[in-house]
Amino acid sequence: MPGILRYGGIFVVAVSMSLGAACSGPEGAPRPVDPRLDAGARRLFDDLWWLRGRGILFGHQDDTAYGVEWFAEPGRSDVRETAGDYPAVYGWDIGGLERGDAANLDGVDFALMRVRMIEAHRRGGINAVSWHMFDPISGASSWHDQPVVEHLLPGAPHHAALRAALDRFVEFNAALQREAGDDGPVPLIFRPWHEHNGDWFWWGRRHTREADYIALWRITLQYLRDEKGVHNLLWAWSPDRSRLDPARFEETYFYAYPGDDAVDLLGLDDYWDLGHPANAAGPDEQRAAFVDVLGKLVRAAEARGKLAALTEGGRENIGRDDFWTAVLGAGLLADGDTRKLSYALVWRNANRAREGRDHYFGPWPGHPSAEDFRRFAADPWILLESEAAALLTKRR
Ligand code: BMA
Repeated sequence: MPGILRYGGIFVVAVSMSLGAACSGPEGAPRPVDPRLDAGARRLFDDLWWLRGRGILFGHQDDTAYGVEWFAEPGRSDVRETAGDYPAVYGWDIGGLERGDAANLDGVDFALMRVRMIEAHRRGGINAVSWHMFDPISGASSWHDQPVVEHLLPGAPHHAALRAALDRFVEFNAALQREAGDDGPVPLIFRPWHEHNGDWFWWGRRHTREADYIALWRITLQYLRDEKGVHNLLWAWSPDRSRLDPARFEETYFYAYPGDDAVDLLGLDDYWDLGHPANAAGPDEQRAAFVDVLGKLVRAAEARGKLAALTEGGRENIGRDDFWTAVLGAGLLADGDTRKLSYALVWRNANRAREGRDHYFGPWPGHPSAEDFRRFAADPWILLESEAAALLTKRR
């Protein structure tokens, strides 16, 4: 699609197909946060811009690490076993890396995570990384409400602890790049400091001043990109839906926004509109709110030349057998705006035996919604891994 692209009200004529949407000229075309992105990440950036408005990538957290009924078995994936294809986006969480742990907070071995990331990349999948970082000062988990951020910023007494935590990522990432070998560097969608408008994480609202959160984001970016030379990251920012007011979207969504020069993708973590047990609204009202907020997200992103995605979401234990088409799909596919989301990622399928509970958000063959997931995935707009890879092959 050469031709006319619309960014923030400005029409830009793309120079040629091979340059792609993201390089269409100086008139306001989207630019990555990192002007020195390496080739693999630049290609991911351009691919996502090209795919925008052509389909929504389906993603799943920890998809190839474990499922409801299996753990760390090569080749397995609840999504693939349900619908015949891997998800197009793989979410991973590196919480625990900063402590030097061998496995993340949910028991995913970091060496294995790297292997799964590389395999996904080779198949044409996309890896997205979040970070439930333990408090670098006290060692407590992400979920606590003491003021921490102000003590981690440059000039504060514990700034070195933040740098040390980030250094662990630099090390992990460097090994990922080395191990990827001939396939080139593995690009990542990097989504640190998520759901900061909630009050459940130590970097969250109430125990963190707005300016301090912004400073935390920006120092993270500057440290990794400028000091450590990490150039394989697209930067994704993701407030939580339950703590924003769609009627005052601009004001509430952009609370503590780090800036257009520090964010590539505007995300939203939305469990709230998908049947969250604390949401008293009925299903129709929730569906309408979901469509409304996704549309606002996409339009806000468009106005800033940013990508948009449902960076996390789902309903714990799925809840209804037609969840995929009647709830998630009904929102994602509602109209021309919602359809411009780059991806929608559902949270993890906790392993029942290891965790001793049901805590799943993705499909799996034993669940009564499996048939409905196949219908959802069969929609041409919903892209699993091989469909996305095939589309992108056509682009090249
Ligand atoms: C939460 C839950 C937790 C998990 C955390 C990080 O939403 O799934 O069980 O430890 O995400 O993955």
